[in-house]
Amino acid sequence: MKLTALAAHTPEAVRAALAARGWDAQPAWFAATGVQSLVVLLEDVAEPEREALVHWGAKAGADVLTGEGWALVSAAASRLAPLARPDRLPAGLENLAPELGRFLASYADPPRRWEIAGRALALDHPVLIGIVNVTPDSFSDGGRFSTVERAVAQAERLVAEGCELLDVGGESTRPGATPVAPAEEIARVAPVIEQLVRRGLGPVSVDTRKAAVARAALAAGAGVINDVSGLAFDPDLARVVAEGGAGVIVMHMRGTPDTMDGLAVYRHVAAEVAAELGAATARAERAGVPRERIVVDPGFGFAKGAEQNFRLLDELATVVGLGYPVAVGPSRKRFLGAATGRPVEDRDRATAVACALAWERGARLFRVHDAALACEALRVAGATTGNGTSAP
Ligand code: PMM
Repeated sequence: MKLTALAAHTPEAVRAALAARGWDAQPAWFAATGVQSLVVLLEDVAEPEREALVHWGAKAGADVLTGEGWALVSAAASRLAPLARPDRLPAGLENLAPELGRFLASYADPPRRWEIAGRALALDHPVLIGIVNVTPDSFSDGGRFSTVERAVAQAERLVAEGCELLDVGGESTRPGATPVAPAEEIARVAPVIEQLVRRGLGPVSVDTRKAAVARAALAAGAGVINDVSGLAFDPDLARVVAEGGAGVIVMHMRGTPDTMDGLAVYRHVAAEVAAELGAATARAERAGVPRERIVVDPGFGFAKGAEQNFRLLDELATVVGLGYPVAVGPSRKRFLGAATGRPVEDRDRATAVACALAWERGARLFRVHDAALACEALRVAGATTGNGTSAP
């Protein structure tokens, strides 16, 4: 007998082994995703539910680790699947089906498109979002592109280097940055957005926390609102997104840029960030934003210390498990400096590596200052693993 250890971090190796033995593409893919091992953490578990889970685990051959109020279930996707089907659900586990069903569906068939105002972006390849900051005090490139002409020139460069979305920001989110009044922020971003759209450089997103700025940006032709506060700063913003038919990036942070560093306390950063992002997307959907228009972002550097950012990057699949496309913005951030010892102006290589690692863990969109290096890294990462998109 001959033994070969197959790579288990994606379904690809099992699919290839079955295809090599004559299986058709579709059954090979379904079988490969079915045998993939998944681990889900269940919380707010009542005592009878816990007992039912342990009983089911013993019968189904799944590992169930539990404590008071929680259970950690590890099993092949095909073993977990019956728990998501109301007709096959063991008694006592009725509360589990809807959430588990949603997770398994997005695991088997991740979102392939992102609907934004007037169009859709395909997510079957890494999508670069180029940063166009029109702030006098942004931490890495503040002041350099503060006029419309310079912002347009920067946007042209980013598009030439492979960016498919341009993110225009008029307010720095650095701790200690001076707050910007909505009228001033609009005066900074609206003329730039208008020019970018007029020159066919779009689609354009606006990096703002404010409903008034979002409204003006949409009127100027923006298709996406990128809110670093996760729709928590301005209660009217979600409605503006819904009414404008815009796409939205819901980013995770706690507090405000001035208070966030003191709020970087987590027992398990990835699980907590995912839960808080889940609450933010629920806010968006309650305000009428369709699921297909929402992208989530773990918010590297926002209310997270260096070590927490790296944990979050490694465990990004937990955020991907929410079922929305995931964007990341590690570009030039302090945690990359902590690992490399490089100053802010020399972190584009580290950024490119972080983007490639994030793609491998399921991120689809990458917000960067320098697109050329990130694009190259993501070409290699994208060619190595389709991350589920090789589904027939
Ligand atoms: N980071 C910054 C600003 N906006 N938006 C998203 N979606 N994700 C981020 O990580 C993010 C963001 C801060 O960086 P900058 O001042 O260099 O733009």
